[in-house]
Formats: sequence, structure tokens, C-alpha cells
Amino acid sequence: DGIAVIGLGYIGLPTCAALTRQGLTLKGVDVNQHTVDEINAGRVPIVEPDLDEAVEEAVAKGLLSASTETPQASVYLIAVPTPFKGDHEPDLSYIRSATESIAPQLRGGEVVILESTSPPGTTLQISQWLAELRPDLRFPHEHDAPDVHLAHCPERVLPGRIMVEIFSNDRVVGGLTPTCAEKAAELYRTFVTGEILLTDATTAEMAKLTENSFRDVNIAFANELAEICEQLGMDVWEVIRLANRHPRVNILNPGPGVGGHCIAVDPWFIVAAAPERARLIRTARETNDARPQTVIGKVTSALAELGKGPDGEGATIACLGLAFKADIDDLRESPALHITDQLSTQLPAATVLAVEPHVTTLPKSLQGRANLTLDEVSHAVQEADVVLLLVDHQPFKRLTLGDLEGKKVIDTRGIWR
Ligand code: SAJ
Repeated sequence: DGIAVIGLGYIGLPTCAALTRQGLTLKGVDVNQHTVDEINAGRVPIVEPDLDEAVEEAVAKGLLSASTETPQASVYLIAVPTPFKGDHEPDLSYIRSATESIAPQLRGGEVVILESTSPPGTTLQISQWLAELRPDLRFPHEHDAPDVHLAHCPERVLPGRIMVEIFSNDRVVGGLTPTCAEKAAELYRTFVTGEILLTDATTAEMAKLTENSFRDVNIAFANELAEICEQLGMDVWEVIRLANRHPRVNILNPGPGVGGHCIAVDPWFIVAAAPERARLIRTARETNDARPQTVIGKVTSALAELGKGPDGEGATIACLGLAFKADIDDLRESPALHITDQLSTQLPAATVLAVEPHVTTLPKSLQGRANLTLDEVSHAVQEADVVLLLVDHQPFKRLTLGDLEGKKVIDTRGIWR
């Protein structure tokens, strides 16, 4: 029956592209009719290098078609979002809906793979949900020889490099039984050139959360260092550069906060699973989440030093970068976007010039504000009293000290040292 990929976003769609490149035929499923229509027309509703050609080719060859309905298939791959709710508790509602759409299609013999980053125990939970929905079938949480096999294979591709890493990264495949893991691994062996590492489902879930928490904790360490050095009147970038010359030290870069939909979310799943124990992980999250407010404070102090009013009267602020990290166009969950948004709101009499070379219009949430416009880099810098560097995009690195002369410069990424 082929393969069905449920959720055609930043993970599901590249996975479709990777599988169709091996000549496999598959059905993509998404709840969003616009996404489905775009894909069926050979277009990609997201921006990721080399993804558009791959999808266009797959659709043209008849290997990929999309629908809002989950079809019958022999392999189901779930790649839907797992956000958190207001209190940082994981929200499994998209996984639950995907499970409900698969349940009526099952006849026995299928493999269901969860790729979405999930709290420990989620794959087991899917098995329990399916058993409730299909009491006529046997599932691996209670049978050694089940009718349906279930595994977790967490995605670990880096936005901006997805079409490279989806093939080359090692993959962890965790089954509810060893046979489940082996059956799921067969799918990945068709396109992954990295190693396939087999384990149990809950360990695979925890391994993925651990990867992103490791990065979050390390970024928090860099951000805390930045605040310590600032208080002590030191250059954090120089301190890190020198400390990193030790053979076993590798400190990450301080910045205006941690964005994206993974690193700022996944550590909370560990905190939710073991709130008493996950003290360092929680503190790291809080440290990184507090960064945007610290940056806003620096801007207001700079304005005060320039003798501007508390509402920003007479001041022009150039905000360089809106994306969540360098050299991509993704503005979702971006600290740079949040800081720009807050400055324009909190300083209604200031002029805020936002510069983002990777977009042509401001995102909807920032449109229609009298004091905020999208500008081009050299003009914005020329006009500005305060130049606030938020993203280390390549074009910003080309600005010279001459361009910045006479400006209050706040460089959150340390590119103009
Ligand atoms: N950041 C810093 N300082 C640094 C590194 C990053 O402030 O030294 C900031 C970035 O500016 C950005 C945020 O952290 O706002 C996250 O960026 P990132 O490049 O570290 O990671 P993501 O979110 O693009 O992708 C991560 C990756 N995980 C790891 O590197 C462990 C990727 O491999 C995962 O697949 C992805 O999360 C995911 O989907 O889980």
C-alpha cells in the first residue's frame, strides 16, 4: 500500500522528498487544505534550501500526492507539531488526532513511526490509544507478536541544512519491541547514509530531548557569562575565544535569546517529566528566555544616555535581523522579532527601522504600525541613533566601523568586536 506521511511541515515534507528520491511512492497528509493544494501543484509552502526542486520533481513524477484524508498504507510516519501548553506542559493533541486518523485504516501488518519530538512515553501512549480505538487488533505495549508495529525515530535535522542532514545524520530508532525497531529501521535504511542506532522507544524519545537540552544549557551558560562579563566590564567574546583554546572547552555563543520551535520547547518536556530533578535544565530555559528583556533594557539605557524621552521621542533605532538565527528566513519564535516588536510597542514615539534581508514584507503581527518600517541596511544604519544587531546575517558582517561611527551600538552577537 505504500507509505503515508502525516504532517507536511519542516520535517514531514523533507522526509517525503528524501523517500521519493529513492523512487518510493507516497501519500502526504496534512490538515491544512492550502498546504495540500500547494504540494499537489508542485510547490513548497515553506522555505528550505533544495526542498522546492525535490518536491516539484516528486510531484511531477507522480511519486508524491497530498490529501487531507489519511489513506490506507503499510507504513505511517507521523511528523506533526508537539508544542507546549501555557504551563509548559506538552500538548499531544496533534499526535492524538494523527493516531485517530490512522486507527480506522489499520488491517494488521502496518508499521507506525513517530518522528515528532515527544515526551518520554508518547510512543507507548499511541499504542494504548490505538488499542482503545481498535480492540480487534493486538498492539506492542501488551503483545510480543503484535499486529501493528510502533517505533519512535526522532528527527534531528538543522533548519537551513535539512536536505543535507536528512540523509547524512545518524538516526536513533526506538521500538516498543526489538522487532518494531527493526521494521522501522528498514524504512530509514532506504535513504539514510548515516548509522541507524536501535534502542527502545522511550530511550529514543529521551535521547532527542537530551540533544536539544544539551544545546540549550550550553547556550544559557554562554548567556550567563555575557551578563557576568558585562557587569564586570569585560568583553565576553574575548573571554570565550581564549577559554575555547583549551582542548576540552567549547563554549557556545551568547545571543539575544533562543528561538526556533525545538530548543526553546523540548527542555520543558524533560522538566515536565521530572520537575523535581530537572533543576539545571529549567534554570537554563529561564536564563535564555530572560535574554530579550535584558536586550530591551540595554536599548532603553542607551536612549536615556542620549537624552531621549522615556517614550523614545526623537530617537531612531535600527534593529538588524528578525529571523531566529543567521542566514535563514524563518521568523517563527524569534527573539529578534520579539525584541523589535516590544521596542516598537514600548517606545511609541521612537522610529524603529527593522532590517531583514531575507523577507520582503514585515510579518503580519508587525504590520500597520506608525513607528515601525522594514528598511534596507545601509539606510537604517545611517538614520539610526542606536544600532541594535540581533542576528548575525552575512550582510551585517560587512558593515564597517566607519558605518557605525557616532552611533550607540548594541551588538548582541559579537560580530563587530
Ligand atoms: N543560538 C545561540 N548561540 C549559539 C547557538 C545557537 O544563541 O551558540 C541560538 C540561535 O540563534 C537560535 C537558537 O539558539 O535562536 C537555536 O538555533 P540552533 O541552530 O542551535 O538550533 P535549531 O533550533 O535550528 O535546530 C536544533 C538542532 N539541534 C541541535 O543542534 C542539538 C537540530 O539538529 C534539531 O533537529 C532541531 O533543533 C530540532 O528540530 O529539534
